[in-house]
Amino acid sequence: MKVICPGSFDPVTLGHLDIIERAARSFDEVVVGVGRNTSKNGLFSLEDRLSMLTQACAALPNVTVDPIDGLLAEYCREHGVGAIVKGLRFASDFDYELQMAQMNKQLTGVETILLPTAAQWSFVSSTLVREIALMHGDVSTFVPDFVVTALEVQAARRSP
Ligand code: COD
Repeated sequence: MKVICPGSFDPVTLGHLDIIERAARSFDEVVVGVGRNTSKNGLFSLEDRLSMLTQACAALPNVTVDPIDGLLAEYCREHGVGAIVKGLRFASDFDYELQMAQMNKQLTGVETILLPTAAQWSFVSSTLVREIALMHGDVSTFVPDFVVTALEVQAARRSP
């Protein structure tokens, strides 16, 4: 079955990559769908996020990276995607993901599979990584090395 791991990945973290790698072991084909969450302030451009994910997933032969322009449920219908795979960290993730899963099911019938986060990444989020990195903190244990470099560039640009 072909599945999609969607997200804004702003930037991709080791928590995201754990979910993508586990999906790649469980399903024939995995698309990493890069979208924009309209309720979050973005840091990296779509091109930057696509490029970072392509680099991060280069060693996974059944994983491809693709932008999501419109509705995720429509993308799944148009591209023959059988299920959406999401990561779950804590109770608030569950409430948010359950609502989206039910809405996506209602829109086009696509199923959602929720994978519990690996314990070591349960507290990691792109939002916290952005905040720490832009204040020149160390995020090197939460993201791949090339993402650390990209964050340092963004932090330097924003420094007075
Ligand atoms: N461990 C495990 N999983 C994690 C971790 C971690 N440390 N961090 C994040 N995750 C999971 C999240 O729970 C989520 O499932 C996924 O990884 C992506 O996370 P983010 O933060 O990069 O992405 P989101 O949640 O901002 O992405 C939201 C989407 C872009 C998927 C959503 O807005 C969407 O579907 N947009 C398309 C438009 C649409 O269809 N809207 C209607 C939705 S019903």
